[in-house]
Amino acid sequence: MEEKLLQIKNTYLEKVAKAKNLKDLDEIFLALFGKNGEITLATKEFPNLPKDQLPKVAPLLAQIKKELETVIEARREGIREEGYRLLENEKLDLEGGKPLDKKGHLHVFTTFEKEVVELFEKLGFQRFDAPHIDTDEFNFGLLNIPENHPARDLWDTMYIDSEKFGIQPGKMLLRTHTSNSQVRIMRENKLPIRMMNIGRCFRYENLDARHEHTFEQFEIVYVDKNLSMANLQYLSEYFLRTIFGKDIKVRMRPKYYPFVEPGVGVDGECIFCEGKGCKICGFAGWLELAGAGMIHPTVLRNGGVDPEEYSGIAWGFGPSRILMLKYGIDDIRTFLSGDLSKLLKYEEEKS
Ligand code: FA5
Repeated sequence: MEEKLLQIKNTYLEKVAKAKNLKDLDEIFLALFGKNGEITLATKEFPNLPKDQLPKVAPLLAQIKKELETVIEARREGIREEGYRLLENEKLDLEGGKPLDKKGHLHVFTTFEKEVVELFEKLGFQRFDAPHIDTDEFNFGLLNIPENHPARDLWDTMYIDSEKFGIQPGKMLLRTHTSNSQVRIMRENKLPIRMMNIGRCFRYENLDARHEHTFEQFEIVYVDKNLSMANLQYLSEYFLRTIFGKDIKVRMRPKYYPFVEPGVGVDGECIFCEGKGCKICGFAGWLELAGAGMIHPTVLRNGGVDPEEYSGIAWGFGPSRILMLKYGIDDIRTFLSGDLSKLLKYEEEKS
């Protein structure tokens, strides 16, 4: 037994000396004095020892136990002191580092928004804002998308736990599009109407190179007598030509939106594959830039406008998709990433 105790002592003295941190010491302590620790188990063997051994072994064990405890505590103190010393020597260099040779600048969304608003103000459009947190009535119902209509599935919607606020569940949401402004614009303004709404939208999206959960839309609502798809085509060509110059191929194709009739999708040719099809455009060769169309008679009526007398044009462009094509940004998630190496790059290309 004596020999065994001396062996435990020597093994653990060595381990303590090699311990690098407080965690190592805690483990050593447990291995010695824990429930199944070597010293604990050795103590439990005492009743089985021959009686003449006990007077020798018991004091030896007490002495070894004390010695090991003392050594562990001393090493603990040593490790703590080493830590303090390291901290003392570690200086926070508040003056060092190369000064940034770049000045801050507005985010490309903000610059784009300013340009677009100025462009459309010249055409007599005025700005209108609609809530980001809205009712399903303005986001869907009044846009000719009744409750339980499958068209609601076109928008992956983030609903708000409205019950908490005493509002029937499923009635409040984060707006999925700036079209939540359409009926408000018609109700709150005198005819004829030229209004625009640019701002954030939110969707429970499957994220990829061209889909974000939080993104901008630029909506116009133009209501007057005798408007037609020709006015829509002219306005969108004017808009895209001003933004891109002449070098962008654009196409319009039929697309279903319950709040317009007829409805179209406006696509820009994918500059990354030059129309051949790639991962960024979903192998379509085109990137969808907008949804648009003639405002549906039901929606005009919901806005208090007589569809027999007036017609309306509406569109919702996606600025981030436009900016992807304009500056060759191959992933929409770059815009809100805060990755300055990329954001500064396209800001430079822009200037
Ligand atoms: C709409 O949201 C309709 N409100 C557009 C509209 C307005 C149609 C007025 C008719 C009349 P859509 O879901 O297709 O449609 O989105 C319109 C545009 O927003 C897309 O073409 C795209 O440019 C942009 N967009 C849509 N979802 C995302 C997304 N997850 N990330 C980035 N941009 C998006």
